[in-house]
Amino acid sequence: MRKRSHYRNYTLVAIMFVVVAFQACKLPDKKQGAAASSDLMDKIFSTPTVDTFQIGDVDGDGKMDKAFLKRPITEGFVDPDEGNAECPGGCNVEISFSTDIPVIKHETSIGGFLMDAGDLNEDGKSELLYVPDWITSCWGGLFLYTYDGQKWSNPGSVGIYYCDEQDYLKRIRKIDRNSFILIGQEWNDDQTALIDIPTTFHFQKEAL
Ligand SMILES: [Ca+2]
Ligand SMILES: [Ca+2]
Repeated sequence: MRKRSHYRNYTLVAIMFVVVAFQACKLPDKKQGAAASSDLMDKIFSTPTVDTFQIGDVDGDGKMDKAFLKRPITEGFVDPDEGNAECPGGCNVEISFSTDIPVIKHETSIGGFLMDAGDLNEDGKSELLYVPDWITSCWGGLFLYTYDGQKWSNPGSVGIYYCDEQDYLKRIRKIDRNSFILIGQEWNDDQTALIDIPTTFHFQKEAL
């Protein structure tokens, strides 16, 4: 089921181990190492990057908006099998927008994907679907965010095995303007196959 090559992962881990061991011997002082512009550790492992996503009209002004997802700085390496990293400033992301609305701070995430979920509650503003990445494990989540004109809230989330998923949006089903389904995943009893687990959620009148 796993599409990634274990052989490739082990090779990568071996290379990373050699690099880390070399750097540890060469630069026992971690702060000294971080300050060196030629420090390979920094180039490989620190990624304070911002990813841009085209999303729907989240503020309801009739124009499509963009979201900017700021990843945390990580030290270590990220891999579904062998990931071992730390976030000096916290493993959280900040999602800001091309329009003047509040940011979303999503905890326990080092990056991910943002998608337009459509206007599920029919208030003229599109909802957002967020699929966060994590340091290790293919188990992640789907998080639906909605903006009421003043603040964001998260009326629903489920767990999924995100490494194998191709189309996250098919895991959202609108029931009516007040409720929707997110289709999560779990292993079957003998852990040989993933099964879909639909869960119904409701939009709240007041923000969470
Ligand atoms: Ca807009
Ligand atoms: Ca909406």
